[in-house]
Amino acid sequence: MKLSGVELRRIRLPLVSPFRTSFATETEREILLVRVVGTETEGWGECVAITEPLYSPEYVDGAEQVIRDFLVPRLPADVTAGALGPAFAPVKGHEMAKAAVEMAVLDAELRAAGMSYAAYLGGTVARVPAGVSVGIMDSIPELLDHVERYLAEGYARIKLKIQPGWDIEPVRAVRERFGDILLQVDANTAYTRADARHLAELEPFGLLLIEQPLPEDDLLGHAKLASTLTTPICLDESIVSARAAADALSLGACSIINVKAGRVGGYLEARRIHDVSVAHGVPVWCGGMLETGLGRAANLAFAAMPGCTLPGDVSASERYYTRDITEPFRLVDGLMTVPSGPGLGVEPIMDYLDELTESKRFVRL
Ligand code: OSB
Ligand code: MG
Repeated sequence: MKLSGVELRRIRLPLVSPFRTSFATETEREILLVRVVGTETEGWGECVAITEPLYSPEYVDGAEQVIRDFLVPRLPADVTAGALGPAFAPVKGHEMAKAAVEMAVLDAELRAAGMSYAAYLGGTVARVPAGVSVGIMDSIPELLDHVERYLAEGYARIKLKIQPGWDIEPVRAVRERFGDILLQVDANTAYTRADARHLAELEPFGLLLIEQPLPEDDLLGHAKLASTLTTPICLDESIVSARAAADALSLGACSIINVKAGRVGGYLEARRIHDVSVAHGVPVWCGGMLETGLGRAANLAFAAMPGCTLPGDVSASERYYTRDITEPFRLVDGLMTVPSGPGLGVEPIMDYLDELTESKRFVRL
C-alpha cells in the first residue's frame, strides 16, 4: 500500500463527568488522531496518550512530535501494518505514538482488503459483554448512585478506581449494597510493597482482580504480593510488550492481563500478548483509555478474541461523551456490538470532527 501522507489532527472532547483516578482528574480528552492517506484508501488511528505524562511517560504533544519527526520519516514507501514493527524498532519506547500510526495503517490496509479488524485479529463473537470503570468520588453515596445507574444500564462488571484512603470502604459499600456482582479494583500504581497487609483487607470482598497496585517497574513486588493474596493480581501499566507479559507470567507477578493496544505499540503486539496469555492459561481483557468511537471500534474487535474471557473497559459512547465523533456505540442487553465492516467499520462524522479540531497538519511522504 502506497501512502501519500499522514494527517495529524488534534481534537478536544469534554467528558460527561470528571474521571478521577489515583493519578489525575480528567474533565476532557485532548486527542491526537492520525489519518493515513493512500492512493486508493485511507485509514484512521487514535493515539491514547493523555495530556500529561501521569499514566505512562507518554503525553499527547510528545506523541505528536514523535510521529511527525521520527515515525512518519521511517514509514516504508510500500507499507503494511506488519512492516511497522521493524521499521519503528530503532525508536525506543513511544508505544502509544507507534500504536496510533499502526492503527491507521491497518485500517487503511483492511479497508482496501474488505476485511474487518475483528476478522483480522481472529475475533470469534459478534457481541461482547461490557464492563465500566468507575472513578474515585467525593463520597460513598455518590459512588453508590453511579454504580446503581451503570448496573441498571446493563454493565456486566464494575471496576472501582482506588487509592490509599479510597479503597476498603468503597469496596465494602458496593459489595454490601449490590451483592454478588462482578467487581474489581484498579489502583494505577498507587501503593507500595509496604501496603501488602492493607491490600489484604480487600480479600473478604471476593474481587475478580486487583489491577496494578504497585509501580509499573515493580514486577518482583507484584510477584511477592500475589503470593500473599488469593485475589488475582492483574497488570496494566507494567505490560508494555509481549516480552514483558511473558516475564510477568513466568515470575508470577500477575495471573490476569489488561491489554491496551496503545500501551504496547499496537494491535499486532496486543494480539501477541493475547496469544502468550492463552498459552499460559491466563485470562486477558481489553482495557480502555477513554477512547472515541475510533479507538472503541478497534478495542471491540480485540475484545472479540477468544482469550478475552473477562469483560473489558469497552463501555458505551454515552458513558464518556455527550456526542462521540463516530456514530455512538450503545450497550444493548449488557452487550456491545463488534463492528463488522471493512477496517475499523466506523468513520468519524467529518463536520463534527472539523468543529472539534484545534490543529491539523499534513505531513507529505
Ligand atoms: O488504568 O485502566 C486504566 C482510563 C485512563 C487511563 C487509565 C485507565 C483508564 C480506565 C478507563 O480505567 C477505561 C475506559 O473506560 O476507557
Ligand atoms: Mg488500569
